[in-house]
This record gives sequence, structure tokens and C-alpha cells, in this order.
Amino acid sequence: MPQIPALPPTFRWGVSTAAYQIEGATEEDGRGPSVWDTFAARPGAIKDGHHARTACDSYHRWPEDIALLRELGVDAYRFSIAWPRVQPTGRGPVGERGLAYYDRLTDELLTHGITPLPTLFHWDLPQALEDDGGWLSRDTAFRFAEYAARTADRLGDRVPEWITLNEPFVHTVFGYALGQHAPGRTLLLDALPTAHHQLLGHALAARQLRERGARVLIANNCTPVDPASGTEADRAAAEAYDALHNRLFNDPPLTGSYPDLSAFGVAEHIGGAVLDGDLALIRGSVDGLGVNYYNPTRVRAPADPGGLPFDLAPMEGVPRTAFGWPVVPEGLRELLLRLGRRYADALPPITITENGCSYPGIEDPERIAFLDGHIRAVADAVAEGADVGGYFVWTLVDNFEWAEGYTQRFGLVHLDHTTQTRTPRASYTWYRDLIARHHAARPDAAM
Ligand code: PNW
Repeated sequence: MPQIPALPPTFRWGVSTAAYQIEGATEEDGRGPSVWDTFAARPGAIKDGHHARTACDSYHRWPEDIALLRELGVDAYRFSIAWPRVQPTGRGPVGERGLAYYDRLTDELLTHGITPLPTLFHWDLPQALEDDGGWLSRDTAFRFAEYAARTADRLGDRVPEWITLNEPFVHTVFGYALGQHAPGRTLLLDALPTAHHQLLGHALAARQLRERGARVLIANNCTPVDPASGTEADRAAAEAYDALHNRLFNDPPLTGSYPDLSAFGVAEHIGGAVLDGDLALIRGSVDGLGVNYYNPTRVRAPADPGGLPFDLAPMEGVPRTAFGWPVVPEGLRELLLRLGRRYADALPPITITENGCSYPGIEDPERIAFLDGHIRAVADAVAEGADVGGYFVWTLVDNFEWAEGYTQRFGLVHLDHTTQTRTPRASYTWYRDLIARHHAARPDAAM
């Protein structure tokens, strides 16, 4: 039995999911198409031609998912709301039946003492908005704030805290720069205005949510970046990558400025996207920082001096998940301590909004070791002064892993994609027991 890491009694344990990855029912109850429906229909876009029209069928099987959450004993559940269910074309009247789904889900969670933590945008933009430019268009930021306001009007009396955006870095880079995710644009550095428009949308939405009395988080995927060697060229490359991956999305809300992207040949106003007053609006727009952590990053000077100012270098001598991602729990401790040093008093409390790994087996000692190592890394960082209030495992049930389709399995619960049978893995039982021990050690716990 692993001992309980020394985390504060108020520490929140949870799991995270995302609408498009689990719900299915993409044409039900008036849902409009999203960029992911369009992208997944492109030949070759998704591994093995998989699609998410059924996914985990959570749109119908949500009571089963909630039963799994109850048995797991989580304090909170992070799920996402599909914008195209709330507004099928991304603007105008609310789709009543779509919102009713999240209304029921929220009520059922609260009935069982589980705090709902909804994410408003986990990459499923209504296709109609993409047709008008998507996040390249400044107007999308205003549409997002309107969607946030309408959703909070309906659920806000029961939702204390919202996450606006999930991983704008991944959405910008994979979705708009490299074309590996929806909407499949290959704009390279011309994708950068989408980063600013997402942050602007976040800030406009945050204003709406705060006016309704809620706290606001953004979930950024962060990685500690290190140079592959001590050479000046490798150091400069690491600094450039750090600015793009971490600082581009953390600096504006925490400090009110963009990092220096001149190594990329990008001027401070990001291609003219940043208008007067935007940064003042974005500054201070979070009450907490959501951190999604998967692995650290090694960077070296570019082999091709005419391209990007960095090359990604492989991590040597570390275990890998079934997805091939390096397993480096200490990277999470390092990341949390670095965030504290970089932002000091400007850093709000952190929630680990995602951490997890892909392994196929129902017996999954590797996932147990992964989670144990990372939770210990959080506890170590907390012991060294980091302010971390919660930890959410990615994810509850194996699901539609974006361009990988169903080939990667991140669930604490195994899914049979043919029968939709959910089978808890060994790691589910392990996490359940860890949460139970932590709860039992709370000062107010019943004997
Ligand atoms: C996150 N990367 O995506 C997402 O928030 C989840 O929806 C996803 O299922 C999970 O992590 C596992 O992939 C990421 O390449 C996608 O650095 C790509 C990267 C990181 C996170």
C-alpha cells in the first residue's frame, strides 16, 4: 500500500473528460456540426478511419459514468460542454434540449456530492463559426463570451467554478498551424492570431462568468523545457520553445504581456491581432491556473537555420507509455516550482486539470506507477511551497483520442468499443483506495 502523500485536507481529487471524446450522439437533440465532425470525415485524418459518432455513448450512458465516479469517490468531475449543442451554429438562440443534457448531468453529480467543473471549450467549435474564420476571426472571441454567458445563465446557480479553454496551445499548433487536429489548417506561424483570439475570448467569457459570481480557470498544457546541452545555441532554442509553448498562454493572463517571440520573427502585436486594451482585459482574468501535464520537453538548436528557432530532441533513458510519451514524474514537480519562481505573487492557486497515460491492459501496473509517481511529485512540490489545490486524472473511460482514434487508451476504465462495456482497470481500484485513504485522514472524517 503506498502511503498517502502529504497533501492538504482540502485537496480535491477528480477525473477529467471532454465532450467530443465521450458523448457520441453527434446528430441528436439539435446539435450542430463541429469542426471535429468535419475533420474526422476527411480521409486519412484519423487513424484507422475512426470517428466519434458514438464514442463512449456517454450522451446516453451518463448514469453509468456517474456511477463509476461515485464508486471512485472523486470530489469533482471535470467534463466539457459541447458548444454546438448549446448553440448549433455558434450564435443566436440556445438549443434547449442540448443544454438540458448538461443540466441533468450537473444535478446528478451534485446529488452525489460531486462538484461539477465544466470546461466551455475543448476544441469542438461549431462548424458555422469556422466557416466564418474560426479563431482566426476576432469575432469568435465575442461569440464565445456570449455562449459562456448563456450557459452560465442556465447552470451558474450550481457551478462554482468554470474552465474557459482547454489547451489553447494544442488547439493553435495542432489545429491551425500543423493541421493534425481540427480544423486542419496548416498556417504555421500565421496561426498565431488564433492564440490571441482564444485568450481574448477567454477574458471576455471570464468577465461574464465572474459577473455571475463564479471563479474562472484556464487549462494550459505546460511542460518544463530544458536545453539538450549547455551550449548557448541549445539554451536559446529552449528559451524560444518555452515562450511558444508555455509563456504565450500563461504570461498574458498572469502578467498582462506577451513573451518575446522575435526568435520566430513574430512582432509583439502578433500579426496585428492584439488591439489596444486587449491585454488589460486579459490580465488578471483567472482565479486559478489549470495545468495539464504529460511530459517534459528537451530542445536543441535547429538543424535547419532557415526554419523554426528550435528542434525537439528525444528524451533518452526514460520509460515510455504505449503512446510513446516519456514518463518523467519529476518533471511535474519541476514545472510547479518553476511556475512559482516565474510568476511569484502573480500566480494564482493551481489545479492539475489533467495528468495521465495510455496503456491498454486491464491489469495496468504501469498506469498505477505513473499516477503514483506524479501524485508524489505534486506532494513534493506542495511541500516546497507550491499552491496546488487539486489533481484530475485524464481520463475516466478510454475514449476518442483525437487523431489517434480509439487506438490510445487513457482510461481508468477500459471500454469495449463494440459493446460499450466499461470494465474498471486495476488503476481505477488503486485511485479509489488512494482517494478513500486521503478522505479518511481529513480532520473532519467520520471514524
Ligand atoms: C490533451 N501534445 O491533449 C487533451 O486535453 C485531451 O483531450 C487528450 O485526450 C489528452 O491530452 C491526451 O492526449 C494533448 O502533443 C494532445 O503535447 C497533444 C499533446 C498534449 C496534450
